[in-house]
Amino acid sequence: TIKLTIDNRTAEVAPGTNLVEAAASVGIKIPTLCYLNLHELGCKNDPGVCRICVVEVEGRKNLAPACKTVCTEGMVVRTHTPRVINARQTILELILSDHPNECLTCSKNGYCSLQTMAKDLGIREAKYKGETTKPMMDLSPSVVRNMEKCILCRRCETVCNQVQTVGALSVVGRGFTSVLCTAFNDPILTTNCVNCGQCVAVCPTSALSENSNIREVMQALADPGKTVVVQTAPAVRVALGQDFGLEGRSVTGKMTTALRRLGFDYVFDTDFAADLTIMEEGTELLQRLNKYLAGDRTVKIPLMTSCCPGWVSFMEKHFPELGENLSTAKSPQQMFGAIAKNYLAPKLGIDRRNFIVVSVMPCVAKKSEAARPEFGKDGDPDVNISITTRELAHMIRFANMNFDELEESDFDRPLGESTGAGVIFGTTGGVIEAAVRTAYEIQTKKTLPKLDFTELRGLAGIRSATIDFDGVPVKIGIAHGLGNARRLVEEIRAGRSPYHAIEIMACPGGCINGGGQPYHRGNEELLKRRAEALYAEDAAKPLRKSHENPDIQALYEEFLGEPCGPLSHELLHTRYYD
Ligand code: HC0
Ligand code: SF4
Repeated sequence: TIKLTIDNRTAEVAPGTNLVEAAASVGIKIPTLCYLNLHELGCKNDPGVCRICVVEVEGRKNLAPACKTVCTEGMVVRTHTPRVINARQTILELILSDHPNECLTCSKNGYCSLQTMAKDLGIREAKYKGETTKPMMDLSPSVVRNMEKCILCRRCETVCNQVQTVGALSVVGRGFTSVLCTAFNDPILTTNCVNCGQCVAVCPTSALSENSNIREVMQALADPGKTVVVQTAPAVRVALGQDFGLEGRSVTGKMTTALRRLGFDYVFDTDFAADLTIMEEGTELLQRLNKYLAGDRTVKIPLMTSCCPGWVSFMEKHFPELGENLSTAKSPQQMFGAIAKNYLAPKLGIDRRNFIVVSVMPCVAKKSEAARPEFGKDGDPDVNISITTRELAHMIRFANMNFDELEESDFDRPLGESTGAGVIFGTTGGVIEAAVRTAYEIQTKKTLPKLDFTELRGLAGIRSATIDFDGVPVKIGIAHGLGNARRLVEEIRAGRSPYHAIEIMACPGGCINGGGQPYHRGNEELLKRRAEALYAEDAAKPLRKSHENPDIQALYEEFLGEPCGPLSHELLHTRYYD
């Protein structure tokens, strides 16, 4: 190891470590705007462009950018001398010189890293007045680009190109004319962007944000002619509390109370639909697997999950020829919408057009998914409006609630009852673990000896496990982050995929790190705590296998018939290729 001194503290680090990381290891947080390093999730942006992280290194004349300075033995570093602070202030003043001065009305007000840094560095005047980039709004149903607010940190470029391997965004031009844009500056809607929202998740300012649908939700809630129901995705409950001092903890019971106070007529759970997805997708998996094991080589194996819309879009745009490997099961969001509009609304005697389904998702791609024309009937969408966790937090603020003091309440039934299997959907590996719990018991007709498949958990970008289905080894693959997913898909294309079933989530870490979640700001521990909170909620549930959900069983008895039966095919399945 290498020993050095930072602000009179001794750090011991591995060779090659930079000063930002070394300082962090002894509890010193050197400010950065461009640098971002999610170690375990494999996301690193270190172009060294913002220069905010400059420090003094003894024996060197010039200040050194901490992110680009590798530790050496005996180095003596100071991170907050007057010279350092002065330099940081000047650098920030220069960055602000071509940034619009409109924090009060900015969509990122209160959440912007540039704003926080100006506060922390005590910037009191806009010293230099440069020209701001022309306002340029470009939007899709999921993402809004406003390049006027871009500080050219390149985080979005790195995440889109290197992590997701999509390559929709890139900096073009030099010096003052540099701008972050799509190829030929085409509207983002017409590019190969898959709406994953990872660029939004890492943007330090509001150059990239979600396309907000708060207004539509408020209007629906205020309309006495509408019955408004809400479904909440698995990963929302472990992130929503962040805005209210309950970071990294599950706030399920407070969330349901808050939703009722906002005026939703029924508060339901996407986790219910996750259980339903497992019934359909698990059955589909067994049908394909049994044919395959019987020697049928026309059946498409591996079966790939299709519940993540960023991933589905990636397949459609980059690997359309492998579309048949995707499960035909709709995502839980859309299964929920289909059941709400086709089963619950008629049961309650309400016309589907007066029955508004709102979803709260950790995701911006879900907005685009909900808008797909095939997911509705006669122009009425199954899911009318999809908002993110961040948007829900805003609505809770509008409604003058002390969120942390709310009493806890349960979801409404019947579409609010879920098992632990539905809960873990929200983190990478959870969908396939849930599927294995059910598929194993249906296939072998035996009770699983142990429910926690720890071999499927964790944050490694690609994971695999072989599960013994009573003498039949079933090979499972998992990838999260589209760059990792690409590797598994390329194996399939080359005809050498060893797997029978693959789970893919577009966002590194899965939905806990979705593009619509409260910002992680580079805090990987926070993301891990969200995942742990989901596993803890699963472990505490009385029922932990989707097929044991009594309301799912009742739904099949009363309405659907059997999994993958004719009505299921009509309402709960689709095709993502043609
Ligand atoms: Fe997810 Fe989902 S688990 S994609 O990550 O499958 O967004 O949380 O809602 O639909 O359930 C997101 C999260 C969901 C869906 C579920 C799946
Ligand atoms: Fe790239 Fe995802 Fe952002 Fe689209 S939403 S530009 S695919 S990071």
